[in-house]
Amino acid sequence: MLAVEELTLYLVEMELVRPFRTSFGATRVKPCILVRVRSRGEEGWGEVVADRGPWYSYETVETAWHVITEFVAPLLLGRELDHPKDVPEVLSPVRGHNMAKAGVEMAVWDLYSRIEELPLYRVLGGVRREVESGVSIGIQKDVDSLLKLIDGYLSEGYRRIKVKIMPGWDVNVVRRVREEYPDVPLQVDANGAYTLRDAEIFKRLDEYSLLMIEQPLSYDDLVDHAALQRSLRTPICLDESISSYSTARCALALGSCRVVNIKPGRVGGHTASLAIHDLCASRGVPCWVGGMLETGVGRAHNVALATLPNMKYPNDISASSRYYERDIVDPPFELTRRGTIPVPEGAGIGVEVLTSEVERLAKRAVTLRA
Ligand code: SMG
Ligand code: MG
Repeated sequence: MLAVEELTLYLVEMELVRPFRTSFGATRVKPCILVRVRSRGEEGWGEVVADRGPWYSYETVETAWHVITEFVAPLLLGRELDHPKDVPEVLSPVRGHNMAKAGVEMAVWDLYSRIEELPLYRVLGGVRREVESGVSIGIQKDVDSLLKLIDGYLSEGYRRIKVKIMPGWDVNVVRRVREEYPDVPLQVDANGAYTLRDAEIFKRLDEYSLLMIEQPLSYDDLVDHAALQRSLRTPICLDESISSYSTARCALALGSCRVVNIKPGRVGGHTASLAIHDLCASRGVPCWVGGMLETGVGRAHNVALATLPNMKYPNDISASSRYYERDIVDPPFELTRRGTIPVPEGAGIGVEVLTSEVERLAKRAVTLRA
């Protein structure tokens, strides 16, 4: 049994080593909310992956701050829990806002694992000591710049390249990348920038042996994705459209995708991620873990989740240095020459959160008690 006695939120902003441009805009400074929960002299950390504005998702750091302080924390604080898997039920009076809930839920998983003195990945049922690392590359000013970046990342050892696409930066870009790198594991991510009227573009992308096409159509669509998937050999992978376990069920029932990108920070946390993972495994649908430019806290949670058996592709989990000059965890995440990230073996997320650095970076903080 455990009960969260204290919950602290930090609104943190971290400058990226290079801007990250997608079909919906560019990020130079990544805000996030770090969540710390305490019980029985132990602490646990989680991260809310929402951005400054409602672009990737309707949630923002400010909606998450509001929902956690006003609604989530009062439901959770002081409540007796047998296991972190109880958290979603406790928070169920709050509809949606899965990013806000996830930051808190994952902090409870870390806390529980530290109390049990076990690494989080083992508590989750993970089976790997290292996870495969891919890199996601934003839209560049021209293809030569993109090719140069790809060259650098491949020589660092990354096992797969993901290229962001949008109308005007798609087939020609993929053609040039394939000419240069005929065999590299390659996928594209549109972040919902197309409609079924663009079927011709996807027919052409279908010719380049892509591992998958991620979120080609609208962020909340399942029906048009099913139609598009029927017309393509390349698997469609859904990201934004899978906002919960329930939407994952619908996507599989409709045949909207053949691969699922799981981001625990998007779907409500580890409990929902495990349920989606197990459902996909039972249907023969492979998964992998996506990324939201997380700090070392969110990254540690993603690494732990990526150790599950049905994570079958390289993940959007790159080294800390690919995002930030200085991470807020010690040690920072590093890439092996094999293009993997070793899984920390310490209790909980297995890395130390540099609290004084978090406090230095925090624009705002609040502590709530039972
Ligand atoms: O964390 O390496 C990462 C970023 C991976 O491309 C990435 N994430 O749609 O999958 C995605 C995007 C969402 C974040 S855009 C700010
Ligand atoms: Mg994506």
